[in-house]
Amino acid sequence: MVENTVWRRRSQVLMVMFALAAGVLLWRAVDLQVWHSGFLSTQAEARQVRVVDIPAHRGMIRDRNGEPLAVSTPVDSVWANPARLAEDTAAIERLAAVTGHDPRTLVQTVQARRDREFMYIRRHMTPDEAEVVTALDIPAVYLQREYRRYYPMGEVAAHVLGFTNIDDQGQEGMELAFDDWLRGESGSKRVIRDRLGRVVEDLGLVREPRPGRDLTLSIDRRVQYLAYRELKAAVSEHNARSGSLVILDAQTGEVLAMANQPAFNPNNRATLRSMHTRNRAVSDVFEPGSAIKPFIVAAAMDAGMVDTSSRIDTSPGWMRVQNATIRDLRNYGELSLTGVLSHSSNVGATRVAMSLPPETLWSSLRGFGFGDVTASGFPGERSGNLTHFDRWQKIRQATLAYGYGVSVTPLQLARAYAALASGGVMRDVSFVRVDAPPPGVPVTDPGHARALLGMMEYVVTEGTGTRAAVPFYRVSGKTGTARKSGLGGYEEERHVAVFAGTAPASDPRLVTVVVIDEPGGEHYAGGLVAAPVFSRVMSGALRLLDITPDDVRRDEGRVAGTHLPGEPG
Ligand code: 59J
Repeated sequence: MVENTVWRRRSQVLMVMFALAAGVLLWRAVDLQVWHSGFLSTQAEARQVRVVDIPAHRGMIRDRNGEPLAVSTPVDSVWANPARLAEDTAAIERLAAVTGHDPRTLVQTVQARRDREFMYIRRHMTPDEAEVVTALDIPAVYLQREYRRYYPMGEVAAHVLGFTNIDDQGQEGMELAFDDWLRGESGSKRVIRDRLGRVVEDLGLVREPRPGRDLTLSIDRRVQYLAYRELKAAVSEHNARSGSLVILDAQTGEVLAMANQPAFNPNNRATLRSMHTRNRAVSDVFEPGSAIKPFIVAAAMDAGMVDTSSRIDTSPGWMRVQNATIRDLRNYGELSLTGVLSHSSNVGATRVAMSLPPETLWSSLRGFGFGDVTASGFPGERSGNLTHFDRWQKIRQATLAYGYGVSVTPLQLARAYAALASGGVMRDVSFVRVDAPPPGVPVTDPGHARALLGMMEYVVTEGTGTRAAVPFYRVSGKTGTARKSGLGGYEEERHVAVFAGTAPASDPRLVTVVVIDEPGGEHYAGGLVAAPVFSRVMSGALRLLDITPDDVRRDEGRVAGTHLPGEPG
């Protein structure tokens, strides 16, 4: 019995000890959490484990030959913990001196943020500049490794490439269209920071950053430079409001060059303004005017309403449709189809169009992509407009014949000409290099497409497009001069000057469309303002791409100072 008493006594003592211990622990826990939370949290904060981001390197954008067009270079962004830095005014002033800030302003800014733990001091410094900051060894000031996008061609390829924002996210163009492909995936690592927030221990990777992938465009940077230079010169020479130029590979639908004016320098974010950064070649629509006429002829040939022997009576140089009058520059009398194109007769084109059932004409134009996006995937691409035929009145079908009441982007027009250039096959437009030419969709009889190329060759040799000629190459194309429709109808003083064409006409390889918006000088016709640009750009591009000449006559067509292959130098 005695043992029991002893044992009971002992267990009572133990119980009391436990209770005391629990009480002390409980008191200590409450004490720390409530009365000394500052110390604990400070310690915790000071020794806190953090997971920090490791930005991924953004993929490079290259031209079709691998030339760099957009490159990510490493930069360091200086940041600080204002909660720590705010008291040290002298340090802030030293920091201001090496980060290009006014000292007083920086002191105020840091102190205004004393309740925060993070603020950028200066984004995207070069590693050398950032080294100077590190050398100051100011507590609570750190560097964050980031990447800055650099565009070696500057303005030249700006619209196609687009640009990224300061956080390396695509905003426009290919940078936006392929942002997921280019950006990769940022990684993360676990670190411990000391009291001053400096990383004292790197606990290692949480996730490896996955670098972005490179992107190879269809663009040829040499051709792009040529297109940019000649368009810029023409917009300036003719004091035009804006301009666009598109060069497609006729066989593959690849965009070899795309330039707009005004342009912008993507390396200088301060100058980014939407009127300059908009890629007009895909986002601005215009009434094509006579540049549409070849497709009217193709539709009528496909419908069997006309053929290469047809004669069209355009006398007396005007015609009435409903309560409108359609006019030519003068009375061209009876014309062949070639004559309708080479003289650019509105009356001739209207007579051809009116011979077709509305649905037939509409379907044919639709097949050439009018009123439809080109499926290029370019951000902000517009589809233009082609009113459905069951809403046409006679006058609508008539003005459609010479390019009014329909709207296109320069890219859409180029794609349609590429169909005529490639034997009547419509292909998607591609901004990335394609390795095998896509099959495409036949939209007009190959024989009719070839016949049209022949007719459009006369536009350049004898018609309104003589200034589009390219030495040593046969060229097929069409001029357009369209008055712009304003609030009070079509304006006499504002025009769009267009030249669209392809070369070499015997085996078309390149299609180029030049659109000059509101030429302000004495000339405004497509044949005078756009055709010369076409000639210079096409001539340079054909040589750059080493395309065999198909018009090596030895007569006056020669350009002085050039030699045919094999001739003495
Ligand atoms: C023209 C038009 C406006 C719309 C005429 C341009 C019409 C019309 C209503 C006179 C300038 C001008 C629907 S002529 O592109 O016919 O490229 O070398 O803008 O006719 O009825 O002072 N070819 N252009 N017409 N409208 N509406 C001719 C033609 C064309 C040219 C020029 C201009 C027009 C010499 C245009 C060329 O082929």
